[in-house]
Amino acid sequence: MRTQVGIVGGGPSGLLLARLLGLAGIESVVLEKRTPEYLRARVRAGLLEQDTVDLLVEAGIGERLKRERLIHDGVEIAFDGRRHRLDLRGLTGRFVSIYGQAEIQKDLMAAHEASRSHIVYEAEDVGLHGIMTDKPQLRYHKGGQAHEIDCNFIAGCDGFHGVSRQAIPQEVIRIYERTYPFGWLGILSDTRPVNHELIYCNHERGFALCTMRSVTRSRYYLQVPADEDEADWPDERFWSELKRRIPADAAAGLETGSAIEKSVAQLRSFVAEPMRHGRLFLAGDAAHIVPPTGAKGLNLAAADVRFLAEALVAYYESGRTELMDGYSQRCLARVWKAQRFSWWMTMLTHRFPEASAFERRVQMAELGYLVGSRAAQTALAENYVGLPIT
Ligand code: FAS
Ligand code: PHB
Repeated sequence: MRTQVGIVGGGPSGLLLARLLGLAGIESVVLEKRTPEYLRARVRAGLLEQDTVDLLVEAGIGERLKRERLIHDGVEIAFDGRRHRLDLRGLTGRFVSIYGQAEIQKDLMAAHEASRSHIVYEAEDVGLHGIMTDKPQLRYHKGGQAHEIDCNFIAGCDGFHGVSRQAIPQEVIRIYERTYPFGWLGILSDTRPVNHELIYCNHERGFALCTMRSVTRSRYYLQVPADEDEADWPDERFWSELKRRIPADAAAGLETGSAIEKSVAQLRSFVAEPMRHGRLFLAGDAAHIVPPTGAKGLNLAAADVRFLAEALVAYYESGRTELMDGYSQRCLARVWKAQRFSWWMTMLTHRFPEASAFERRVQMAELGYLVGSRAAQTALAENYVGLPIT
């Protein structure tokens, strides 16, 4: 088989890239190792920057999103039992949207089925070959048959555990990483959200986050030890711990119910540089991971895809390569600002087991300064709503 761009990974990055390329008349083939059912059921991100919404609308998959999303003008930070609202729109003139990543995945898959672009699900043993030549190739197995795809370029959109990043030689790739001594236990339930906006809670028992997917579907997270097993958390234990960590007035109004999903996500800060090697371009979680505290993971992936689509369209339309040549540097400038913010938000809101008494006092002073300073709130807000695309 032959195509112009071979894409490894059919998550949001891979499918959004294929969609944008298709709209520009550029052929692609997506190789995805999982089944469509698995991808539709994955519960992940929920908060979108306006630039991400704009890109999804440009990609022609914004209709349901604009109809069903929740618009949030503010966000709350709670500590010492008190709630403090940051007026995102008043501070920055911008707002954020709540629309589940699972819904974006469904919208992207529906659009691809309609446009008949080529997605191979349950592709096995995907291998990248010839990325330093002008004839790169993807090889994979499916149903016991070996397949080859000759292409001009390869986009590695296969997430943190994918194979694309491994195709960059050890002597070329530079890894920057920080792991955290805790994870997030998340629950999804068909219950009324405890608040109309998100509440990030710093509590002595650990961090908690109150978020949602709609006005009838809530999502909550609890900071737990990194090796925690969700099987040790029956619904009742989750709800009782959540009530202890969120402010009393919120706890009093908390509607509990059965979990429709419960899972533990590890937290890490991770960047692989460069994001391009020869004819291979990495995008999304294949190149970087942020702790979800700043709600940046999916939004960073969307920005990478925007930049990569622009670069590939410029090449195919006019042979220009300067956007390709500048791709990695342009993405990483944004990635590192989001890494800083996500790390800072995590340090501000979580309880670190090994923190000294001095470090705990500094954390509380940082929170006190934040709620008392418009300048500090503006700095948080402009990162949270999303820094301008440059
Ligand atoms: P993805 O990991 O989503 O997709 C990669 C795709 O490649 C997958 O479909 C995978 O099956 C496929 N693949 C992997 N290896 C392959 C191979 N060898 N061959 C073929 N296909 C292969 N971000 C937020 O902004 N807010 C959040 O609250 C949030 N919560 C998260 C919770 C969890 C548990 C996780 C893991 C991530 C969370 N994220 C969150 C980040 C997440 O949303 C990512 O940023 C987003 O999924 C990135 O999309 P992709 O880059 O497409 O990577
Ligand atoms: C979510 O809705 O899943 C969510 C929102 C904001 C975050 C993390 C997760 O910072």
